[in-house]
Amino acid sequence: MSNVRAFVLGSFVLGMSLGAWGCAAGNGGSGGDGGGQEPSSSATGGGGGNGGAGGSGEVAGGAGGDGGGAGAGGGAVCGDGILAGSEECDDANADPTDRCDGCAVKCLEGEQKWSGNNHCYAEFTAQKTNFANALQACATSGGYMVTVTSQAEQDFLFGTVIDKAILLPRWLGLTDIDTEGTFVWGNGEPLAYTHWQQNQPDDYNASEDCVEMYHVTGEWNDDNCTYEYHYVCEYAPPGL
Ligand SMILES: [Ca+2]
Ligand SMILES: [Ca+2]
Ligand SMILES: [Ca+2]
Ligand SMILES: [Ca+2]
Repeated sequence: MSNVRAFVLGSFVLGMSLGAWGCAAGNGGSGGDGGGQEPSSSATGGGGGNGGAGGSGEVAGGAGGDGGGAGAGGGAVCGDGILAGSEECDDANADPTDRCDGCAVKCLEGEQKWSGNNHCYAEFTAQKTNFANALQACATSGGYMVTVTSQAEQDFLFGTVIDKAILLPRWLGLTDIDTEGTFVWGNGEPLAYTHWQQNQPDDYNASEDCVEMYHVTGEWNDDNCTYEYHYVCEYAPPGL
């Protein structure tokens, strides 16, 4: 009986925190259209459009750039808010510390960049925490609990980000707490890929709604949301 009560309480606490989930996933506005598409080798750029007044909730929205003036050849103007050419990101140079600086993605210290999407990943192992607290911590730091939507991202996360010497599972941003058996990523990405351990998810004792990655195999398991593990946050730099 006490287990059931603990589960209901855990669900309630988690439900409270899920409200913040939506905030974490909001991307800033996209950049405005360029006024003139430059010929690839032209020396005279078009009168560029205004940069997007973008920015996520955590980052001050960048005022739009004034648009490209006489652009150099090649078609890409760094700082115009338009992703082009070899730019990894272009956030109109709003803020050099927001992981996009000089049209290159620069992850913060302790984070790892994945070339598959130019996102930054950081795992937090200083202390153990339950799913709801991990969720909140990722949102507070301007990201979201890690989402794994391809084999390549799974391989990067398990192979590069996770310190396998730290013997504890890592929470993923995946839960079926709203509808039993229907797992959803916290930032709204479709469940395009899964990496379940054999015979998982099993909702053991009808008390498992939060998904972890095993530190040994990298496989996934649904587990009790109140258990305390480590976690990984994912950050999408502005201007991607
Ligand atoms: Ca640009
Ligand atoms: Ca992801
Ligand atoms: Ca479940
Ligand atoms: Ca399970």
